[in-house]
Amino acid sequence: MASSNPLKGTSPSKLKRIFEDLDLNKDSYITLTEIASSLSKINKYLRANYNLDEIELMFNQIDKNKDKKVGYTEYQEGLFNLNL
Ligand SMILES: [Ca+2]
Ligand SMILES: [Ca+2]
Repeated sequence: MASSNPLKGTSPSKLKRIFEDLDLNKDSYITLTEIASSLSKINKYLRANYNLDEIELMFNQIDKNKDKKVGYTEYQEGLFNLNL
C-alpha cells in the first residue's frame, strides 16, 4: 500500500462535498452505518478498494472522541492523519 494519502491536496470545497455526500441523513455527522452504505463511493474517493473492516478502522481513527459519529471538524482533522 502506497504511503501517500490520495486525499492530500484535495481542495476544502471538495472535502466538504465528500462529507455532505457521505452524510446521508444530513444531520452533519457521519456514522458507521452511513459509511457502510457508501463503501463503493469511499473507495472511489480514495482510489482504493478497502473492505468494511478496514474502513471501520479508519472511522475509529478519525472519531477522536469515540462517540461513533464523525463531525466535520473531526473529519477535516482526521482525514489527513490517516495511515492509508
Ligand atoms: Ca449523518
Ligand atoms: Ca466523534
